[in-house]
Parts: sequence; structure tokens; C-alpha cells
Amino acid sequence: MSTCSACSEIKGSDKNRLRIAIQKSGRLTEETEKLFRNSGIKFAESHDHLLAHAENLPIDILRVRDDDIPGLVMDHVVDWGVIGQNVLEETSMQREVDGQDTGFSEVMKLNYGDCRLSVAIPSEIEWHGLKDLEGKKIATTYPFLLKRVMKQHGINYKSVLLTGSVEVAPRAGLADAICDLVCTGATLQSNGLKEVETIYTSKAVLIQRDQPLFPEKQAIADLLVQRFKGIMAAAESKYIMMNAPKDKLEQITAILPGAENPSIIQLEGDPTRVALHAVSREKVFWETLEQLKQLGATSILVVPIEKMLD
Ligand code: PRT
Ligand code: ZN
Repeated sequence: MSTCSACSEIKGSDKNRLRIAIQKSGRLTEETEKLFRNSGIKFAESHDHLLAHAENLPIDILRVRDDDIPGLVMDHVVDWGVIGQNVLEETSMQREVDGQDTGFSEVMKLNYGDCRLSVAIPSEIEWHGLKDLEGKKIATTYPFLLKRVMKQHGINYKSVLLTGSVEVAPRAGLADAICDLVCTGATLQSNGLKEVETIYTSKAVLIQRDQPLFPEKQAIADLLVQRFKGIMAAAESKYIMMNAPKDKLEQITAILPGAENPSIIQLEGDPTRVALHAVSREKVFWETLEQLKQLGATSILVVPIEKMLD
């Protein structure tokens, strides 16, 4: 990987401020900025500047191309980076070959950026397994991840490196197959390709450089990790409220998904009914609400939770 232009600007900045590299503009940007903002980090909206200083916490945000993020962490230019596991793994293998440092530690997995790296071939071609790729040309942006899997299966192939528009390679006669990121599969389909083998699954992760942080930075890092966890737990949880017949309480609590110790409050003027409040740690489906209704529950409300601190 080439030396990043960000390095010279950030070197020498405050040793007490936690430095975090995030994608400047791309598929991880919106969710990452949302997570930071929901965690109480206030920073400038403008994407023009490489470096944004948080206004209310000792944090500096470095906005760069995602491909530069693993290197910035591994070269100790930043303390933290938010990156897709696919780019992290590919860059690690590339750096190892180049004799560069590859050390980092994973702070936590994040709940966005999910995708998979898959092999796809023209829809009309039959597929029997990876051995069909013997002697074939495969276009990809991830030559190291592809090579690792092909080596495991003992398959010889020719790698065609493309950094964009990989999905047009077979139609353009550049390759027989592709190995590219897939989310919904719509891009493959609209290019007459079918996904035949997933070789890697990925999500966004928060990583840290492999050196202890200064105590001031560690304190802010600990605070942020706690807040990030709270936001992620809240995103998966719902607050459920309903009025319910007292004699069906056992059945009702049994079908509430992932709910712990509901609060039961006696309703005024009706000794047979109670109000039930519970936090569900899982998704609440319509089917569950319909079952609750059948058991006599009324005024059923499912509301999102913004923050959660256990
Ligand atoms: O400019 P920069 O280098 O920072 O960005 P980039 O263009 O290299 O990356 P970007 O923004 O496209 O993706 C950043 C990261 O998001 C990836 O490295 C993955 O970790 C993650 N991610 C999640 C995805 C997708 N989903 C995804 N769908 N990255 C790419 N795609 C592509 C996919 O390859 C396909 O071409 O999006 C297209 C649409 O996907 P379908 O299957 O939904 O049609
Ligand atoms: Zn990139």
C-alpha cells in the first residue's frame, strides 16, 4: 500500500486526543457517523477537511479512503479505525507480503457493513463447485482473499486485478468469473451473473493499534466502547407495553421474545387486567403481536429504544 497523505497532517497532533480513522465517503460513512453522533461525539459536518476535531470530547476524526485505514492503524498513525473486515484481511495479507507491520487488535464488531465476498459466473453456465474454475480467469479487487481459498482447494487459476466495475469483466471478455462483494445480489443479477460460492463474510469492525494507549486516551476509549455497546444493544431491542388479562400472564411472558422480568402494574378499576411493560432483546414480529392479541392483550405498543446502559 502506498504511504497515505493523511500521515503528515496528523503526525504531531495532541497525544491526549483519541485519533480515529473513518471512511470519508462510501458505504460505511453514514452508519459510522451516526454511531459517533449517537454516542455524543459532536464534530463538524463538513467532509472537506481531512481532520475533524470533536467539539465536546478529546477525539480527532480522520476522514480517508477505506483502503488507507488498516495501514494507518498498523503504522500507529491513528489509535482506532473503522473498517470492513474484507479490506482489513486483504490489506493484512498484502502488508505481510510487503514486509510491513500487520499488528492490530479488534475492539468490537459493529452492526453494519454486512456483505460477503463471493464467486459469480455467467448465469447460463452450469456450476459444480470451485473445481470448475481450474485454469480460468477470475477478476477481483481481493486477490489475496481469493488466492487463500483457491490454494486451500488446490485450484490453479489466473487472477485479473480490477479495482472497480468487476461485475462487467465476464461480459467484456476480461475474465470467466468474478470474485466480488455482494450485498443484495442485485448488481450480479443485472449483469447476467449468478453467485455460486461465498468465500468470505464481512462486517464493519472497530480496530485499535497494537500498543497500549496513553491513560487519557484509554479512558476516552473505554467510555466510547461502553456507549457503542449501548447503542448497538438498543438497536436490537424494543420496549413492549400492553394491557393483559391477569390469568394469561404466564403464556404472554412465555411468547415475548428475549424479554426479561416484565413489570406488571395493576390497572385501575379492573381487577382482572394488568399493564405489562418489558424490554425485548430481539426483533418483535407481527406474528408475536397477533398471538398476544389472541391471548387477550390490548393496546399493544412496540417502541424503539434509543440508548441502553446495563
Ligand atoms: O472510496 P473508498 O475506497 O473509501 O470506498 P470503496 O469504493 O472502496 O468502498 P465502498 O464504499 O463501496 O465499500 C466500503 C465497504 O462497505 C466495503 O469494503 C464492505 O466492507 C462494505 N460493503 C457492504 C459493501 C457492500 N456492502 C456492497 N454491497 N461494499 C461494496 N458493495 C458493492 C457490491 O460489490 C456491489 O458492486 O455494492 C454493489 C451493490 O451490491 P448489491 O449486491 O446489493 O447489488
Ligand atoms: Zn476502497
